[in-house]
Amino acid sequence: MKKITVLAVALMMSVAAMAQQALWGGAMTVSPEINPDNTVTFRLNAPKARAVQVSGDFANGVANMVQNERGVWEYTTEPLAPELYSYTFTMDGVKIADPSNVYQIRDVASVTNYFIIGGGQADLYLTKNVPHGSIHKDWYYSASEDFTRRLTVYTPAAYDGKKRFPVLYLLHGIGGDEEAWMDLGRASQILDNLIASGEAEPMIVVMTNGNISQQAAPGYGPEGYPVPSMGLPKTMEGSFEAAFPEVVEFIDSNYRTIAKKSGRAIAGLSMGGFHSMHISKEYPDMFNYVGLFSAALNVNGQQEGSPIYQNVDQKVDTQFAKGVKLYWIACGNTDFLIQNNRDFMKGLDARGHDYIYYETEGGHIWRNWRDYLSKFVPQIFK
Ligand code: FER
Repeated sequence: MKKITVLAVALMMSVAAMAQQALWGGAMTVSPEINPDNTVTFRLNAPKARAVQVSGDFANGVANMVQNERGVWEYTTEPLAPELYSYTFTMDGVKIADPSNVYQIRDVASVTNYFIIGGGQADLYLTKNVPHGSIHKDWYYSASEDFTRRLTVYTPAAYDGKKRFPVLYLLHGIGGDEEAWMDLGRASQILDNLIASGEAEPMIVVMTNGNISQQAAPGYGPEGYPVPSMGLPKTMEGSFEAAFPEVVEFIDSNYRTIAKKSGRAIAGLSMGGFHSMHISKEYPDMFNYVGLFSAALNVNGQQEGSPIYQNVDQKVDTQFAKGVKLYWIACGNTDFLIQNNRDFMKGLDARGHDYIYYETEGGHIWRNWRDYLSKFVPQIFK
């Protein structure tokens, strides 16, 4: 008996030692290394690999890495402008994460590594020594779907449960969920930094899950661990928009909000821009500020049958007649949705509605949406 105990303890200790070694042994190859001139060196220790590439939003998308005499594959970029960059490696035809870089983000069904080159606009994306807001993950009961649904709430540093704050409802795109604006959008960093510098008013930000058939982001719901999908049922078919007052009621009854139109904004990217347009016109007394970021307006995927998508022009006219303090539209000049946005603005022009248009370089990418959030937030609740 005693022998068995000693053996078992010895076995447990060696397993623990092995686990420790794996932890300690992992950090030998440095990648990515951000050099003083803002060039970036990627490394992959793979002596037996035959070909390794790095793919990312730099170096025209993909670059061949070169193997050094120690078997480590390397590539150094040109100096990079301040920005959050995503990348992956491809080793012998297989896409892999950089094993030396623990910083990863999921975007729909793929995972990429990331790093940030600070300075300029990208300083807004860094966690700095400023007062920080708090992040809450709440479940609200959706009467329309008869299940609970998860959402993310940012409360500003000044939130003390006594003072009331305005609320920005911030919606994601197709394939996203209540995590997207936090992870890829750097929403809490952007808000912390803009509030700390006095450029933005302290506000609550509510990041919903716009996939009404889904209770929570993949991995966080009772569905367990499904493969994340762009093709979820009941997106862009009106149910999420119709049920949006459920979210507003939940927030107004659980947070110290300014529970009226002057204290509410709604903005979203792509599908979330489409949702923001429809929700704000459907409930014209609810939001004083509207932000459409690369909005997926009048796209093929929208389900025409829903009453939400009927008489759109007339409802938008009513919304403007009732008053919108800011109607802000932003799009990249190579976004596949630019023409849809131009057509929508032509309609607003023809019917005499005031809005602000912000056009940038680039396409349907998070780099633009982080920028649009940073530009939109200082304009609301003033
Ligand atoms: C479509 C074009 C764009 C569509 C959806 C989108 C469902 C949304 C894209 C996004 O949210 O990123 O035809 O149909």
